[in-house]
Amino acid sequence: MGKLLTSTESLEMSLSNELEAQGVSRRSFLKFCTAITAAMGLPATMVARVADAITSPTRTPVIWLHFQECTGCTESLLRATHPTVEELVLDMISLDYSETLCAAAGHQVEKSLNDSAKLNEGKYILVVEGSIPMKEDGIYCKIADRTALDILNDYGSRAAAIVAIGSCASWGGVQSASPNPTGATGVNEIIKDKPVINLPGCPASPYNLLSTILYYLTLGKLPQLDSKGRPKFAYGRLIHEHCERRPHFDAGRFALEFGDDNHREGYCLYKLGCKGPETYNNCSSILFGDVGSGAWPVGTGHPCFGCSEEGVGFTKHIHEQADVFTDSPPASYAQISGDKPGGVSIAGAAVAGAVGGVILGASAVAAKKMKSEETAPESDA
Ligand code: FSX
Ligand code: SF4
Ligand code: F3S
Repeated sequence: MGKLLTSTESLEMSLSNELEAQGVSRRSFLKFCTAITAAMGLPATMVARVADAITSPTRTPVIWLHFQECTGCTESLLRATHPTVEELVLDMISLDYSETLCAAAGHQVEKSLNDSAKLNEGKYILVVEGSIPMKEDGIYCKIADRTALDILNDYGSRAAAIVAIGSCASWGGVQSASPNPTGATGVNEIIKDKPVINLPGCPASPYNLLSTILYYLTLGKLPQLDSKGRPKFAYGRLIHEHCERRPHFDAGRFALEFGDDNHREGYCLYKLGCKGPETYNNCSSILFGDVGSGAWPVGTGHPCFGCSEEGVGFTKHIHEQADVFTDSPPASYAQISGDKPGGVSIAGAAVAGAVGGVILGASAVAAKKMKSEETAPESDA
C-alpha cells in the first residue's frame, strides 16, 4: 500500500481498490468506519469524517520504540483483520521508525530515527511498547548503547504526544510483577510534561490503537482520558458489564473446574478466577482476539486475568476471585449446580431477580446484539 496520489479522491479510490484486492469491499469498509465511530463514542454523523481521516493523504509521523516487552502488541496489530487493521493504521500514519518493522539495521536505522525526530520535532506521535527499567541506572535495557530511560526522555521530549501501548508501557506490566527485579516502570511515571495516553492490555487491543489514532486525526485532539490516562471510550466500562456470560453470573451459574459440565455449558468463569468484574477494557464488546467469532479470552473458555488492569493482572493470583463492584450476586451466592440456562431454581431465580434483574435483561440484550453483529464494536460513551 502507500502509493503517492495527487488527490483525496484518487487516494480513496486506491484504498477502496486495495481493500477490495484484499477481499474487503467498500461496503465492509464503511461498515467498519461506522463501527469504529461508535467505538470512539462519536455520533453516526461523524462516519464520513472518520472515513475521510482514514483516506486522507496527510500522514502523521510516528516513531515506535520497543523497550522491555515481548512484542505482542505489535504482533497483535499485525495479525489483526476485519478489515486489515494493520493496513489501516499503517495507511494513516507515516511509521518512520519501528525496530520490528524496519528493513534497515544498525547505524542506518539509528540515522532514520534521528532524522525523523529532527524533521518532525513537536509534531510526531511517539508510541512506546514495553516498560522502562529504572534500577541500576537503567542498564537492563539498552539499545545502541543508550538506556531505555535515556531514549524515552530524548524522543519523548520532542514528541507532540505519547501513546503507551500495552500494559508494560502503561504501568510496568508483567516485568513489574513482584519483586520487579529491573524496576520496570510505565511511561507516565517518567514523562510528566507531555500528554501520555495509556492503552493497557497484554497485548493491547489493536482496535484501541486504531480508534485512538483515528480520534486524533478526525477531531484534531486527544480523546478524553480517565484517571489512569486511558481513553474513556475504550476503558470506560468493566469487561463484566458486556460479557456474553453475564446472564450466567447473574443467575448464579458458574464453572467450578476447567472442563466440568458447567464449563462446557459456557457458564460464568468467575469462580475460576475471572477478573472481568474489576478490569476496565472493551474486550467483551469488540471480541478482541481476532481469530474467529467469539474469540476473546472469556469467549474461548479462559477467565480474563485482568491483563490490562494495574493491580490486578500479574498481581492477583490467577485463581483468586475478583472484587465485584457492580450490583450483582456476591461470590458467596449459592451455586445453581447443573441448571441449564432458563432452568434456574425458584430460590435461585428469586435472588437473581432481586439483585440482578435489570442488569440481567440489559446483558441479555447486549449479548444478543453482539452475536448479531460480526465485528461491530459498541459505543462506550
Ligand atoms: Fe507483550 Fe507489548 Fe504484553 Fe507488554 O505488550 S503482549 S509483554 S503488554 O508490551 O508486547
Ligand atoms: Fe464474564 Fe468473567 Fe463476569 Fe463471568 S465473571 S460474567 S465470565 S466477565
Ligand atoms: Fe486481557 Fe482480560 Fe481482555 S485478560 S485481553 S483484559 S479479557
